[in-house]
Amino acid sequence: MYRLDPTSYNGGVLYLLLFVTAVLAAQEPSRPSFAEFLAGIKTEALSRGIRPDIVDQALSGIEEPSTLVIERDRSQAEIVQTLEKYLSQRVTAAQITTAREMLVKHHDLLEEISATYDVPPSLLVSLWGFESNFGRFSGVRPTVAALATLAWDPRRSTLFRRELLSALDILNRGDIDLADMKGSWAGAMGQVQFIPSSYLKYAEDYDGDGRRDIWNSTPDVFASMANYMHGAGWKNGESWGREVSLDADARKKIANDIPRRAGSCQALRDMTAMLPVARWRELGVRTLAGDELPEMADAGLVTGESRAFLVHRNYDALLDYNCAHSYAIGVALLADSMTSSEEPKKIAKANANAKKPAVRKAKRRAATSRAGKSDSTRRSQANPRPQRAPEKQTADTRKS
Ligand SMILES: [Ca+2]
Repeated sequence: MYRLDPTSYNGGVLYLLLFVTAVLAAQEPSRPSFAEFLAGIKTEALSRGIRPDIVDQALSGIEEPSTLVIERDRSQAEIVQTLEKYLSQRVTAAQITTAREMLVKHHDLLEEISATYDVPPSLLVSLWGFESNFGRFSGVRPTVAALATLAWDPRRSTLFRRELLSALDILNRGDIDLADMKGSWAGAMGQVQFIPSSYLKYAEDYDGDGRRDIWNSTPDVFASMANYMHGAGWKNGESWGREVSLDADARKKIANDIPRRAGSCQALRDMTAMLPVARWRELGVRTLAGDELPEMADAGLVTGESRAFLVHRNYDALLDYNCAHSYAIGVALLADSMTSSEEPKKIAKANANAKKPAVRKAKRRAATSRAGKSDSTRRSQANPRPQRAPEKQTADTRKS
């Protein structure tokens, strides 16, 4: 029989490994098996008044945590893409063209919902485009199984346990059948990609059939997004913000001197505090064309590698829908592009030219302006067209 010999090299290493393993085991809280975990969920769901047949049906088909869901969850944090790259891929001429077509196609419905919830049609179509490619893809992963996996996995178990129970609550209310409750690997559901708690809070039955159907009903989809944005504080008629220019010195000074915002959402900590426009002028921030900033509400500065944006309170509603600057800026720019008279190709080109330093771009644009050409991005942001009847915007989490 093999005996550990602490005096030998191999034995010492083995002892060390055993010691480390024992310490790690002592530090890791005891975790239930997946089956034990599901039994606990079942007990809690029943105690909340969810019907036994609903709970059994939803949980009985899940035997193992999904390896794919865990892999996706772990790798997501490593995906790093610059703001500029993201915008060049998401605010394209094709996307702008489709968004404009959707705005026309659903004109009457969008105007009606816009009047009801005080959120502009262009914003709803843009969110729809980013979340599900205008309803074409809203995810095929069964929501309950994905959430059960994420709630069992220790990384963010508290958050996802709450979402799993909310998903069971939705099934209990009869809004959607289990087989149709699908979405992303992270539990975001339907054409609006709400996580279940956001669904419970904001989903709407606008077509009046008794179900809040964010998977199949276009009226319910638009109204649910509008209700979310309104609830997140979007103020119709107010600007979300605008692209600006600043040189390297201004960029450095702002990074050193201006405090960041606080908040649970990482993107809030990745932007400056809200300051009066006079302060931004002093700091050297200018319009995209290189002119002095016009009067505007207090704003925070969001910077990518080369591009920069001054954003107002409405922008917080976009971050609320999905806490990521790339997403929020992308949705805002696509929405603006729908109410601009510029050709989609021309607007998209500004997003494709992402890598050029802002200061050089500003000079070039200033030169073009002097030559009598217009700056579509700037104009569309400064004068949003009144095509939003009653105007009135984003979140993560809906998402987490
Ligand atoms: Ca409905």
